[in-house]
Amino acid sequence: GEAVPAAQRSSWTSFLKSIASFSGDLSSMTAPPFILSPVSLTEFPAYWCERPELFAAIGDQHNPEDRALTVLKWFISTLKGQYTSRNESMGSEKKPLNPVLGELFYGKWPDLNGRGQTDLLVEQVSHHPPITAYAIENKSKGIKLVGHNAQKTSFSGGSIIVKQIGHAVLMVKTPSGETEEYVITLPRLRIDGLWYGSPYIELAETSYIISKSYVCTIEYKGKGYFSGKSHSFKAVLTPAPGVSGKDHVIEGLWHTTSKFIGGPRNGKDFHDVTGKKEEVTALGGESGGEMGEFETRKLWSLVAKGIRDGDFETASREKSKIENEQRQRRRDEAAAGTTWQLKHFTHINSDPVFERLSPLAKIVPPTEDFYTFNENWPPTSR
Ligand code: 0T9
Repeated sequence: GEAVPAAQRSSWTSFLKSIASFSGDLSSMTAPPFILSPVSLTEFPAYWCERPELFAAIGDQHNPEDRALTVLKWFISTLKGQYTSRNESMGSEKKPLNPVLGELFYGKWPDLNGRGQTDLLVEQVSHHPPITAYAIENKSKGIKLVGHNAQKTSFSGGSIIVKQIGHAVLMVKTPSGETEEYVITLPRLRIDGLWYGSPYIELAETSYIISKSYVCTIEYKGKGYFSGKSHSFKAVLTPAPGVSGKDHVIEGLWHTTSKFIGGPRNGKDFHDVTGKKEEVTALGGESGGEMGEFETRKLWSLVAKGIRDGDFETASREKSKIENEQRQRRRDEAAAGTTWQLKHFTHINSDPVFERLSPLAKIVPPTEDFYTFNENWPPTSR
């Protein structure tokens, strides 16, 4: 295809062959230069908040039904950034930089028009397999999102199938002072367009948003299914057993607009992400606002510059330096009988919030591990 530079065609073909015959950790495979992105996966959690006012609005609702609808609207509004933004900014889906253990990313969205400041913190909590943990908090609105994600990949019918592992928990302080919790699961991805060297993501199957009052089931389809169009979804929001309230049904395209197609608001507009988004402001996490050696934009700066400038020799030399340095660290730890200490998160084998809420959507298995967020952040000075 035209998307693959002539000089990289054979390396693209052999890359595809190796994906097809291999299932496991794709992020560690070496890919041809044209498909490399200069951005690390530790920056991806910022997609959860590129419309900070929608996140903030969750804290302004006065009853469980309006909150559940506002949570759903925020969630759907994040999908365009999460799954189509590399196509918009770089022409296709690209292979992100594979974070090192302990890699960090700090950022914020400033307070504007009374929405409050939202803080972002990301830490790579595992390298093999890659697992990224994050916390996003709007303190003044009483909203906090904590989650982690990993992927299991396989190859089928010419596409990469990505099962997302991990979940997020959204905590919302209600006007009565209670903390309302939502478990958020993640959709499955199919990466198509590989043969032509212009990969793009389609979402598939089902994800859930579950609180003790409402269960939301979101179904995803691509071209040729319920609306016939790419990036279609249908969401059904139902009161939990024993909770009085009405069902809401919403249908549309997650990268543009959707409408209520059933329930008390039938016919009304639901979400619209055709307008502008707001990128995160990256911050240095060290005292004085400096960026430390493990902060993603500093750690990868020379690799990223090489990729951006088309200087792949520098990119690959600098990438090898980082990888060798990591291998040496692991050897030193093994020799000293120590292990890497996480900075902001603690791993637990079973998340009590997931155990309590997942049965409402009959999720199997009903338990999942989690990385709990140590509350000592952000520093009060910020
Ligand atoms: C969490 C998101 C995730 C991360 C990425 C599969 C993928 C790594 C994980 C799931 C975010 O909230 C949402 C969006 C995109 C996902 C990435 C897309 C992608 O291709 C990569 C994988 C590891 C590859 O790089 C595959 C090889 C590549 C040549 C295809 C473009």
